[in-house]
This record gives sequence, C-alpha cells and structure tokens, in this order.
Amino acid sequence: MAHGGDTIFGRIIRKEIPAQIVYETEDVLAFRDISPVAPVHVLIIPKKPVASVAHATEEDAQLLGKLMLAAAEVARREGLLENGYRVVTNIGSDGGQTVFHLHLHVIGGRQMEWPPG
Ligand code: DGP
Repeated sequence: MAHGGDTIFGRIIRKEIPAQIVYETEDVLAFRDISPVAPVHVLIIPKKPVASVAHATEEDAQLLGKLMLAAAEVARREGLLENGYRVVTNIGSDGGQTVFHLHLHVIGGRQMEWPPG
C-alpha cells in the first residue's frame, strides 16, 4: 500500500515531521490542525496520497467511507456529540485548499455559521 505522497501530510504520515496524532488506523490518520479555527480542529487524512475528493476514483469508495467514519469517531472522542460539529473538505483554489492531500476538517467546540465566508 502507498503511504504518504509529496506533501507536508505525506511527511506526517511517514512520521518525518511531528503532529499531534489523535487517531490512527491502517488506512487513516487524524491529527490536530496546526492553525486551529475552533477549540477542536482535527484533520482526517487517508494514508494513500489522493490529492482531493475530486481526484478520488471508484477504487477509493471504501476509503472515502472510512474517512467519514473516522471523522465521526474522532468527534465522539473529542466530546463533540452533544453540541454537534462540522466536517468539511476544501477542493481546489476557490474551495480554499492549500494542502493537496485529501483531508477532512473536523471542527467543533463553538457555534458554526452558515454560509461559510
Ligand atoms: P486546507 O486549506 O483545507 O488545504 O487545509 C490545510 C490545513 O492544514 C490548514 O488548516 C493548516 C493545516 N496544516 C498545514 N500544514 C500543517 C502541518 O505541518 N501540520 C499540521 N498539523 N497542520 C498543518
């Protein structure tokens, strides 16, 4: 199985640079965002280097499901079930994506607004 890829998240997967890891499985890694926008801000990434949801294929269908389930598990562990939380993935320039390794943001611990800015 491929592990990592040529981004900063690939280096975190390979443990070349540190991160505050909160959850890990064979396929998925979750760690705290370096620039949190809320009291809880965790990134969920596949260990396989898929650039974004737009780059995922049918082959990745199960992996995408695992990412969503990992997001729910992390939210549960972080105590977000009672008040709720947000799961978001940014895609491309207009989406605000800055790291081109697919990631879900799990954000919680404060009231969210809609629509996002
Ligand atoms: P996005 O804009 O959706 O591509 O989000 C990328 C997120 O990644 C952003 O919220 C900051 C975070 N980030 C960038 N570099 C690092 C890093 O080296 N470590 C950690 N923990 N987070 C990072």
